[in-house]
Amino acid sequence: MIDPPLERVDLSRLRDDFPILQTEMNGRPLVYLDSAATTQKPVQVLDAMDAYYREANANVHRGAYALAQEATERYEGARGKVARFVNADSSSEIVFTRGTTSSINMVAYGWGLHHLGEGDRILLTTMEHHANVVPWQLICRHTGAELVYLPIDADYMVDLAGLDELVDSRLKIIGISGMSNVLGTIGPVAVLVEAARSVDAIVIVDGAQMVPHSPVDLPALGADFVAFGAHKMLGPTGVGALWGRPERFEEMEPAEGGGEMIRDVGLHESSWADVPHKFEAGTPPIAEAVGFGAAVDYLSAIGMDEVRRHEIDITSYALQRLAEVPDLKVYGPVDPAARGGAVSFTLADVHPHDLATILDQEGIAIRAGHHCAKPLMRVLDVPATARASFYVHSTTDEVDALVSALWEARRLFGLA
Ligand code: 7TS
Repeated sequence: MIDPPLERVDLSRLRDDFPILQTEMNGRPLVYLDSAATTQKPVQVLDAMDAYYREANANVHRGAYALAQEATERYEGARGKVARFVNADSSSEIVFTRGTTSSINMVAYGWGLHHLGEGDRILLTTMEHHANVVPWQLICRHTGAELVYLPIDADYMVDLAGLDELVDSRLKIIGISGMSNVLGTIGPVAVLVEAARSVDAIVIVDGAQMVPHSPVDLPALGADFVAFGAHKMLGPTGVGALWGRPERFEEMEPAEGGGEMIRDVGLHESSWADVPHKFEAGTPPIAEAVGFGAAVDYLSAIGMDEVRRHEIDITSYALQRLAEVPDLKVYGPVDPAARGGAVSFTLADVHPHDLATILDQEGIAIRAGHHCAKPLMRVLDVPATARASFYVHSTTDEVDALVSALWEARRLFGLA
């Protein structure tokens, strides 16, 4: 066992900010190890949303009265915070969406549908979340385009050996996860951006796990679009963002029409508001956007370098402690610097759902299942995995609790 290496993040103070982490589950302190599914929320986020409803609730972008202006300022202020957090050049590079899934669908239906035709290709990897697979399958049905995939190698990294063969004039879109929610693998975004440039294809990064877990400078990444959501980065559910290059947004049609997104509407034709409003039809998730702004403020106060350092520390600690458990197989890169804090594993032939149920009785919340990555489960040749995943509020004590519970599970399943 190694010493817990976590002094750099003041966890004793930080955990006090999370009301749910003070609660019990099944009569034991909650050990929440499912941050890849959704993170817990600090009181600063809850308070910002509560204050919005108590002090400033009105619809945005329409009222002439002071309250509506206050609501609009808080909503647009949140956009500014998210834009600064990802180092966007302007707030108009951030479109608020319902989350990562709706951001990717917005690009699929707003860009893909109008720029793809018969025989064109979309390149993905076999580690993608369904959110970065299914929208493209739907677009292929509409356009006659086809999907091609880069595989995963024996070290659980994206295998780039066949890339050159797939990069030709048929290639129009590359979709890549910035960080896998199953393997933790960091996607080879820079290599794929370079490949795309050589044939004028666009790159969309699924940033659902990448943006929350590492310092990001989205314009410098070189991609055309990056999708991410608030709820995996301490913010509320129901809101996310699509970052995009201004010229790509200009090429994109609105996938949804309605109020808020128009300049003028006639009986048969309409014209669009400027980006980002062109892509925000209807009343947006206002309180949620305000909470998103508070979440990125909180992360900035920790410092994203610290967030990443903590993630590397706790992931390396977890990988070492899990290696002590016999019959336990981890699926993912062994180098903590090449990965994030989602750690998938199986224990002998115990079904991951049974394992998660046993751990739940100890107050330990992990996810078991296919993690919305069924193609990857087939590659790994498993029906499901168990997954522990970490964030800023995760501690080595929680890893220790997981490992003890896994030993107990071994005993219960007759492995010891
Ligand atoms: N992409 C990745 C890499 C994800 O991890 C997720 C959610 C999504 C897209 C979709 O995000 P949503 O907020 O729009 O649903 N991942 C998980 C998970 O691993 N367990 O629950 C949700």
